Amino acid sequence: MAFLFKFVQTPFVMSDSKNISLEDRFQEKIDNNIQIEPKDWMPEAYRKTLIRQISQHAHSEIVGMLPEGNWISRAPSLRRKVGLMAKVQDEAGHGLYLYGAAETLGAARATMIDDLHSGKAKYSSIFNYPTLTWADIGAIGWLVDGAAIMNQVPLCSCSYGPYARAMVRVCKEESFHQRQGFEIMMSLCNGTPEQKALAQDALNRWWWPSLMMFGPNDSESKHSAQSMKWKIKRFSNDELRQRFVDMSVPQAKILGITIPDPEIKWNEATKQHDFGAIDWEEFWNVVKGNGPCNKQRLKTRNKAHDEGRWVREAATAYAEKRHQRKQNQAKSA
Ligand code: FAQ
Repeated sequence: MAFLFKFVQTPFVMSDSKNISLEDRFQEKIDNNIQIEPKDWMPEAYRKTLIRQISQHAHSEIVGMLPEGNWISRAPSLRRKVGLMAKVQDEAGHGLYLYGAAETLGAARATMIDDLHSGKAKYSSIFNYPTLTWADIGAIGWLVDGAAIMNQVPLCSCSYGPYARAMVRVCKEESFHQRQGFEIMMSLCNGTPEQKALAQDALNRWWWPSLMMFGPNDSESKHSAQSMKWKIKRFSNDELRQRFVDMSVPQAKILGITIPDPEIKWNEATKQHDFGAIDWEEFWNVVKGNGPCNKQRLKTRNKAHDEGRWVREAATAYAEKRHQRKQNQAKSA
């Protein structure tokens, strides 16, 4: 995408003043696009911000498997089933890279997972909506993955090395997800009137929650200013949301379905689309745990975690046994 920035790993001469603080030196590196690595000095607040964002992102990928997982057994053809299974598995992989990236900052995986399961940690609001019909799988790929890519391509150039590198692979996979979703929508829109109506209904239900994925308006976004100064975020919530609207309008036209916002129209002066007001009351209600599926999502995650305990215990015991065997072999050699 055209808006990628480059972080450099070439030698960089720091300012030579002996009085410069660690904090100023850190900011100087950021300003000069030098990527921060796990063993580099970093302000505690930078570390905490990254752990917050990366762990929330990881949780979103894992909880994000549930709405689509709901349709694997009911996909309309073998081809669709294979594609959907691959997508849902990719999301699990994204969660794992991201938990790994958060661990490089000193976060313990067990704590992050406990925080998700107890309801303390946040994850993306979008995954608290139900998938009522097969068309929802198309709409999620097209809109939710489309919004995810819009937000995550700039993260490939974020200042923290492990997060930026994880995002490169994630974005490649998300592009495939977006295309498979759009293709599902295309098939439905070119199908019977009933199929097209399903696609329209899915767009009606997923449009506004997709816009909410980008987070509160810039004026309400408490973390944006600092995160942009640290080049964790490269664009504001509103900038990315606007890009998403501008990208989606022509795509909806190609599909022949209507975005459920009578106020959407091209603004010749700003060269972008104006759009209607987002229902922020609904957004905060979902973020606070009161969306249509919050309780169900956490219940399902907790159940899966409990039922998978024996697998984790067996894997740990096996790793210990192998380690012990290697040590015994080394002693007797
Ligand atoms: N939902 O000050 P800001 C995906 C919270 S992955 C819930 O603007 P920030 C792949 C925010 O955490 C989707 N909470 O915060 C996929 C903060 O609360 P805190 C996830 C939200 O961090 C596709 C408070 O509001 N993507 O879709 C939301 O600067 C299909 C104030 O907000 C990422 O996580 C929300 N939508 O900006 C998987 C990308 N928005 O922590 C399966 C990385 C905001 O103070 C199927 N994250 N909040 O308690 C980011 O880019 C940023 O964290 C933002 C929020 C832009 C999400």
